[in-house]
This record gives sequence, C-alpha cells and structure tokens, in this order.
Amino acid sequence: MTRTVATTPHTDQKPGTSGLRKKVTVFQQPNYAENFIQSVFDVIDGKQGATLVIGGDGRFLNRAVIQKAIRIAAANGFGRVVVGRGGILSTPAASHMIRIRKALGGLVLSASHNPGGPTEDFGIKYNIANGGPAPEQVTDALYARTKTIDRWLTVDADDVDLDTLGEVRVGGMTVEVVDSVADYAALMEELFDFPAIRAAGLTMAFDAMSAVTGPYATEILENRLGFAKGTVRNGTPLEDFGGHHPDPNLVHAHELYETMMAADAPDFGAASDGDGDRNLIIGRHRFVTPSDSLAMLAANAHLAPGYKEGLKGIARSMPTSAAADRVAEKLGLPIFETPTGWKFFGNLLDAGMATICGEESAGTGSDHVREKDGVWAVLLWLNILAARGESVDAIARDHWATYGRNYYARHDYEGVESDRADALMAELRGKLADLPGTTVAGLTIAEADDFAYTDPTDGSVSRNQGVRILFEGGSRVVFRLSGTGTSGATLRVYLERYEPAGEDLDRETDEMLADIVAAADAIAGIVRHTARTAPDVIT
Ligand code: VG1
Ligand code: CO
Repeated sequence: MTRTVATTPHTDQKPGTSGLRKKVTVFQQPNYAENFIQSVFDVIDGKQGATLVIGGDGRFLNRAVIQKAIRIAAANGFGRVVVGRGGILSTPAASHMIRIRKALGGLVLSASHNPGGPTEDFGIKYNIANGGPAPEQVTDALYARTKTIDRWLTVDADDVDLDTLGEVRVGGMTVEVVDSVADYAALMEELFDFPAIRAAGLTMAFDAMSAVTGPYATEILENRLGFAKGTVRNGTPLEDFGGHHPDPNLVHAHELYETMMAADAPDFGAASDGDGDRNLIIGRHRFVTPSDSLAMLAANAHLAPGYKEGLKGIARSMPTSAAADRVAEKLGLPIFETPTGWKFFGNLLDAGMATICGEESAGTGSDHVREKDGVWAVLLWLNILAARGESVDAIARDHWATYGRNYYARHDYEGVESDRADALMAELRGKLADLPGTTVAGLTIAEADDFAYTDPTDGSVSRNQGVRILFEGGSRVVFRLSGTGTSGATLRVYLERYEPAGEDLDRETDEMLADIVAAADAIAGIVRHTARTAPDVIT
C-alpha cells in the first residue's frame, strides 16, 4: 500500500562533482535521504515497471539507506530493483549492472574516497540509463526539486534480507539480490587476456583499503588470475574503512608505497578507493602519476584484446596533465579536455568519440562502462606488462623517452574556511585579464582563463570550471575548489611542467616544480588567503 509522507525541503541538497555528499549525521536527519531520493524519482520519466539498480560501497548507513530506497522505489512504480548482495556494488560494477540489466538508472551510495563511519561521510549519486553519473541538466533539475519537495512516497514493508541471493516482493515490486562480483568479473575476462597475465608469473600487492574492491580483487586477482593468496590486502569492506581514508594516493596508501620501494618489492602494486573507481599504480621502485598512467595506458591499450582495434579518442579532465595529449597526437586521435568529474565523459563515450578517459585524481576508465574503474586500470596495466614482458619502470622510461615527461603534482589545502577560499578564487578571477605578458617567479604568463567547456555532442556549456594559468614553454598551474568535500573548502592547486624527450626525464618532481609552486603562491596569494604555509596533501 503506497503511503504519502509530508515533508519540507532541506536546502543544502545540491549535488557536487559526484553526487550529494554530506556527513552521516546530516543524512540521519528526518526526511534527508528520503527527500533526495524522492526528488530523483520526481525528475526522471519512465519509472513505471522499470528496473533500478541500487548498490553502495558498504560504508556506514549503506544498508539503512538501501532499505529506505527500496520502499520509495516500490511506491514510485518501479517494477524491479536489482541490489548487490550485502548492499555492495562498486561504482563501476553498478554502472555495468545498469547497462546489462537495461535499467532506467541506479542509485550509487558512496562518498568515495572520503572517510566513513558514524561521524564521517555518506553520499548518494544518481546514474542514468547509460550507466554514467547524471549529467548537469539532470542534477540541476534534481536540486531544484529538492527545494520545493513537500512529500515522499513509500510502502509499508519489512526490510529485505540483503545477504540472501534471490527475489522477494516489496509492495508491487520485485527486489532481486544479486552477486556483486560475477557480472563484473565476466566483463573483465572479455576485455583482458587472463591466460597471458597468468602465464607472465608476475607478483603483486593490491591494497583494497578495507573498501569495496576487496571482493572484486580477491575473486579476479587471486581466484581467476592465480596471484598468491594475500596479494589482496585489507580485502574485507568495513563500514568505517578501518578508520582510514580510502583514498589511494601516496599519503593514504603509504604502506603500499613502502612495500613497492623495498628491496624485495613485487613487480606491481595497486590500490583502489572507497567505491572502487580510482586506482593507484606503483611499479617496483616506480610510482606512476595518474596523469602518466592515463597516457601510458592509452599508448599501450591495443595490447589488450578489448582494445586491439585501437582507440577512437582520448578524453581527460582539464586539470589532468597533457601527457595523454602527446599520445593522442602521435596516434592521430582526437583528444578532449573536459571539466572535472566523470559525468562529462558520458556523452563522448556514448557518441563513440572517446575510448579511454582519465583524471589526475587517479580515475581511469573506458567505454566498457560509464564510470571510472579502478580494477579495470589494474588489469589493463597487468595485461600490458604481460604483453610487453617489461617492468613498469622500463615502460615509464620508454614512454618519457618517446613523448617527453609532464612532471606533475596536486597540492590540496583542506578544511579552509569557505569565505577565505571564495575570496582567493574571486581575487584570482578578477585579475585574469591582466596576467598575460607578466612574469612571476621567473615564469612568463602566456594565457590565463577560467575554463569553460562546450560539450561537442549536445552543445551544453559548463562555465567556471577552474582557473588556468599557462606559462610560456608549456608549464601550467590550475586552481579550483573541490566539489566533493563535506566540511569547509578544499583548494586544489594543480602544477605541471613539461620536459621534452631527451632531456631531464628522471628528476625529482619537487625540484622540477619548485618555480611553479612559487609562481602559484605569488599569483593567487595562497598563504595570505588561507593562512597556511604548506598544503595538507600532496599527490
Ligand atoms: C574529486 C576529483 C575528481 C573526481 C571526483 C569524484 O572531485 O578531483 O577528479 O571525479 O573527486 O571522484 P573534487 O571536486 O573534490 O576535486 V570519486 O572517486 O569521489 O567518485
Ligand atoms: Co571513488
């Protein structure tokens, strides 16, 4: 029986870079999750009898919100909900499930790399029928709806047993609890040469960071590819990720880094984030930046069966280094530069204009799903290592010798007071027109702008996507504020310097970026505005 529950709007439900992310305590307010989920359903058409996929990264509140979402979906006329066992679906596996089940869309419950637990973060994202994050037109309509919502719909029904595979009825709707891993693992076997990876006899360490990739990595790496038991570390998803940040970078995955720099390091090391869409790649004694990883994967993808016909194009987010551009140029492929966030890649992938996409924040993926995909990136690297019979270090050096090297780092200033961060960005935007031609810290500014993107498939325009300062000679600094944080503001400063092939290809990144760091502060007044003398996280 459908029941209508009166509600009033929560005014802070604007989706950010990747869905709505807030503290768990915010989501626990009366009607908070309900309003948001109902608002999603109020702005999408075609619900009657349709299939909806629901899954999350297993963090605290995952199960409780899934139970609510199932009842709300039943009351809104969906015919079927497909949910991962235990409420678990990695973000790429959810994307794949939406596609193979021809679902209308899906609810992905995650705050990704943000910490989890009763006092930490939770999130809800809506993905559309192509399996990708809802584009801005949908999230704008959704946000507008959250500001006027006055009721949500539900049915009276018991909680579904999420741990038992099979079908049950909730109201007039079927709920199907499915294996979270099987379909995804089958897709990976189609794309990659599992026998070749097996035969290569590589050793590896994979840190699942007590997050969602544990079951996926264990099944694929240990069970199907034959890597030794224990290859997957921290492989059991925990509601609080063991108290850690499930963010695969050199700060939060430092144990993996130490393993990979040790004398007895395995051949290959990798980690993934809370919801399984990011990847960290570290070869034996060689860290590969995410921007370089994108370029190296694109240059070698044809070695994997799923990409043997070559690529249609490459896309990267604007702050991602231009390393991939050089590969595109050599291969004669189009390169697309999009705003930050995977939702901007969806149209390019659907249109067959790009095959591989990536972001500097450790996200890489392809047209196999419509999300970035951590385990996919790991498997493509393994396939390339197996096919080339060379180490990560050798492949990286060879790449730089061919294309030159884009030295790259991101400096994050976290938990800055929002007013201060806004003032920094406003001041910067105010002086963009005056910067070209001036010299700062020995670097001459060639161009300065606020990045805007016109989607080539539908002409939609997204403005104010980050301030770019381009120096003569190809170096660059980009400033933008994070759209995934849950307290204060995070200022991200992206630093890049290009060294042509044949020159300084194996220098320390700090040293190579020192003048750009100095110029960034001189241009934006980071210390003056934030009262911080150093970034909190350098990746
Ligand atoms: C960050 C990253 C961005 C990524 C987004 C979601 O966004 O910079 O590249 O797409 O997180 O990733 P922001 O707005 O905080 O810079 V995930 O793994 O959180 O779904
Ligand atoms: Co993520």
